[in-house]
Amino acid sequence: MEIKERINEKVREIEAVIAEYLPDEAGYQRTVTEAMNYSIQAGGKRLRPMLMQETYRMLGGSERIVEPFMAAIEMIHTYSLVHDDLPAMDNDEYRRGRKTTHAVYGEAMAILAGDGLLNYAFETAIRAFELCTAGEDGGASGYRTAAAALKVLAEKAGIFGMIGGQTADILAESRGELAEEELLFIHEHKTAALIQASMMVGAILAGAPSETVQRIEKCAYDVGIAFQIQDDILDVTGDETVLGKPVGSDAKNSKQTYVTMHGLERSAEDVQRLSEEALRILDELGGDNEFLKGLVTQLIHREK
Ligand code: GRG
Repeated sequence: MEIKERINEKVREIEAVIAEYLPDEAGYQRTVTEAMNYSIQAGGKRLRPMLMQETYRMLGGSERIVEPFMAAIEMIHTYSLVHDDLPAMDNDEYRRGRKTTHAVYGEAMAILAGDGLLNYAFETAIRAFELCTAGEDGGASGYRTAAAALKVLAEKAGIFGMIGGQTADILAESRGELAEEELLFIHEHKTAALIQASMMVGAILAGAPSETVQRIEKCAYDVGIAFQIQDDILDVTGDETVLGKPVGSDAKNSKQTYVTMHGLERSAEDVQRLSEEALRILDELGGDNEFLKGLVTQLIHREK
């Protein structure tokens, strides 16, 4: 089967896993849970849970313990998009081909839906411990790896990870200038940190030794930076109907990006270089890495 078809098949499998962990829409909190489910079910590439599951598999994992973490990372990612789209941040009306959460549910409910998704992500990831209690997934060693995975998930999403990156981004935007070093800080934290969390959680849950987890962290850094540069490229060269969101938003907001700093040609070369470096690390780690390598290669050539 072609890699694109295999990716689509995996997206369907991942969506079934996520659906198992979504909150019920009932009671006085019904509107917030509807808004949470609206945002997460809007589609999207499901890249982060896919990277997590495939890193887990590549390093020998074969249990269900990874599933609550897969749902959790997509909840964290979705909350970040819901909040990023708010009037106080990017004020975007379309995302993933449909109206943004605040455009449908209003600003207050979108703030709560984002908060709800972030908190529910941890409520969900913590359910991995129930699997250990039930005697699946390695008992005591399952507890240890789940606790270590939670630590990485929390750190990479927080002030030393994604929130830190978004903070630097917002401050730079209001200043209207940006040094190259700062741009890299923003990309590393705002974008690469969640990709690192995805792959590192997969590795940790598979019981990989710390040197391997560190190599995965570097690999995911390369993937994350390449992914962000490609995102900047698509904002210039992409097709609105394929992307599901407006193009040219960086130029409209006079936003400095990798592309405005280095031009399209150098940006494309850097995406290629970083991706090759990531593939080299995957080769070095061995295991059944064929799908993961296909996925990384596909990301370079993606159109959305
Ligand atoms: C609000 C704390 C906070 C953080 C926001 C993720 C983010 C940080 C902002 C969204 C805007 C942006 C361009 C982020 C960079 C990462 C990125 C390219 C996100 C989009 O991820 P995709 O392409 O989205 O995987 P889908 O919709 O496919 O899941």
